[in-house]
Amino acid sequence: MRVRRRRFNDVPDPAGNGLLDRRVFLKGGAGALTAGAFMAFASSDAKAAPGEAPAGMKVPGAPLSLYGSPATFEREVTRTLIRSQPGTTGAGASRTPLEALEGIITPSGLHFERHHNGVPTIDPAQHQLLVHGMVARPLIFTVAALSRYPMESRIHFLECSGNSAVMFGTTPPAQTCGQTHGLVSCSEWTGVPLRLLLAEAGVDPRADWILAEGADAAAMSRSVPMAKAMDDALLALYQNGERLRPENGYPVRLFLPGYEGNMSVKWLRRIKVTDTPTMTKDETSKYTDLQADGKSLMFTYPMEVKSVITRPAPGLKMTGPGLYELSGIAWSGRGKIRRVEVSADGGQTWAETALSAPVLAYALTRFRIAWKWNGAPTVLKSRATDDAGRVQPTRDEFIAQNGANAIYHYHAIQAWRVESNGEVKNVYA
Ligand SMILES: Nc1nc2c(c(=O)[nH]1)N[C@H]1C(S)=C(S)[C@@H](COP(=O)(O)O)O[C@H]1N2
Ligand SMILES: [Mo]
Repeated sequence: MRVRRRRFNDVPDPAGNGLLDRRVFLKGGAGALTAGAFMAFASSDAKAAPGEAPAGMKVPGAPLSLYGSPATFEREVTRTLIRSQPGTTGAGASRTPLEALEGIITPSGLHFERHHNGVPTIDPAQHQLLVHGMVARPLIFTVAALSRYPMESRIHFLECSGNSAVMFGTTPPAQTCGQTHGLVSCSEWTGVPLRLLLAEAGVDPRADWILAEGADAAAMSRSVPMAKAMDDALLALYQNGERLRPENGYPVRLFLPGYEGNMSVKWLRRIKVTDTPTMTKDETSKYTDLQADGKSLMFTYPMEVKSVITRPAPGLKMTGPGLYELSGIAWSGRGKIRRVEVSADGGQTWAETALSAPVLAYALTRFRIAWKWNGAPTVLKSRATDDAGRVQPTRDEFIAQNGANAIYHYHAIQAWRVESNGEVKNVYA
């Protein structure tokens, strides 16, 4: 069968802004592209025949292995912008290389890290979790005991409230997408609902809060409203099918879906049931949001609706004019993503993208749209709406409302400028 090679100019662009109908890649969908739209990117030879057998077909392959690793050709795909407080090696953060990844699950080895005083070494056979305070029966759980409780698995993002903080600055950062926005990752978390353990300990009806404390050298601790603890809080033991990685809280972490990452206390050793918030150092001196008027917001838990185009994005280069699939991630600490729109003309016109299944509450959602780039410099933007109806603000709107003193909860629309040579840059536009 002969497939007609579709030329770039034949690709319909009804809105005239380069963004094609979101159903364009769906078979039989309205405005679907017929075969051949991408053929310009494969070379064609009428006499094409299988070439000589590659070297790998002539000798037996590499042996079996105990624990797999990525292809050696992918060795550049690593966590990025690893920074620690002066004089320390573990009090800092590393970021997920968002522009190198697809889908919604972050490989565990690339999950961002944020430690306030390094990663403790914890033997699961020695570790204990104490539940005490305003309870009828204080209880101590070993990891083995926790493992006997019924578990749930849920796909959720985790975002540090300091993610994208560099965007508060007066000049746009000359960084990759992951360096700017990579304090967000998404995993399948499996563990025991916290409410089961609280029920066994017998919570005093006057108790409205819990305190969660980690077994690290920072003794990271946060107060959590009882309503959240009883709703969907998880004591996570597994991440993407295997036990938690040490850097993500091994052997057990608290996981609070949609809430700022700081509250998902790693290396969890203590839950104290209380009537008021404990006002720990981590929720008074930090993780408060200084406003323009000098007042600070406290206990700002849910992460706001947010999105970013990951392909193309800074850290990747466009390879000339033509048809592309633009791809990105959206998420909200208020629930599911309802819609993501994309602009390829700096925000003058917008087109609705296709959301790839599954679209889950408090999870990264992958969006995609076909884009016909004419090779001229332009600015790409994405704008997410969540199922609570919240829409990402522009950067100007966000700064006008929150001031530029804050360092947490930045979630404005991100603009990428595409240069005619294919370079992609972070811009304020
Ligand atoms: N015990 C403890 N828990 C902690 C932290 C910490 O330093 N110690 N960092 C917090 C912060 S600020 C964030 S954003 C998340 C990061 O989780 P991750 O390292 O698994 O990505 O863990 C939170 N839980
Ligand atoms: Mo964080």
